[in-house]
Amino acid sequence: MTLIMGAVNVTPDSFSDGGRYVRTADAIAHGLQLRADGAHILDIGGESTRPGAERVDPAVERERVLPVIRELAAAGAVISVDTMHATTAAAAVEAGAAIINDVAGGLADPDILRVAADAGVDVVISHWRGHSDDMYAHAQYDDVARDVASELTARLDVAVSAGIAPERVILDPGIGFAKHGEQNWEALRGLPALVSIGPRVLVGTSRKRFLADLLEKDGAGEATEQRRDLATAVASVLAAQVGAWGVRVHDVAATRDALRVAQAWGTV
Ligand code: PMM
Repeated sequence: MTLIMGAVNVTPDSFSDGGRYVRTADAIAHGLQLRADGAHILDIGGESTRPGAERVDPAVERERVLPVIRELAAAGAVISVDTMHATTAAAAVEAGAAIINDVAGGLADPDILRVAADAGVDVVISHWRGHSDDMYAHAQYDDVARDVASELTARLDVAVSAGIAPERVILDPGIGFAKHGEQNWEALRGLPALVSIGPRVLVGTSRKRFLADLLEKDGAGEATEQRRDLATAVASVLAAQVGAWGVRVHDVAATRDALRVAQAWGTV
């Protein structure tokens, strides 16, 4: 069964739900709602990674995420912390996080791998080539699927050398990170190859620009949040069908329902 990771962005400027849950109480309530909707994991982040986003001081990031993590972990939720900072990752584990979700795959702050190794927690290693302010400068590939797989294999080796048990690693193709529209589709077509590397695979397409671009083609009108959520649910089912261990989404209920259909059909 594919797991659903529900995103809780405690940020004023996130790509898709920025500003909505910046207050601690709102973020906690939202996390509880996502859990009731069927999320198996709640992914708590305090720094937006949207294209062009400002970097956040790790101390500010910790102020945003720690109270939310504490409360949701105490309520029994499985928590992942969406951070590139080793100090935030360490504090989050202390507060109850079971997974470190580093969209930079240990490249922004290499200490994060040591933190994950010492804590013995799961770690998501995403494909990443640079911070949001200049990531598109790095969007050059010979073959997107092959390059993503080989760069993630190299990061997996680094993680294991840092003392992380291979079974603790989760690989993520980093959809939307240093990838232009079509390159994201190429990365998604490469999922079977990524799955065959060995570790569990997580996929995050939720509400991303490449989906909106597709939906808006041929004058089909604005890709509203609702339309993006429907497209996300379909993409998540397709990821599940090729062996993704988990999908990271904002609208958990839509993806839960879509996965239920695929499960009843017997395709996932
Ligand atoms: N995408 C975003 C944030 N965190 N984490 C993982 N592992 N994979 C992703 O694709 C991913 C992520 C950006 O999404 P948001 O800011 O719209 O929530």
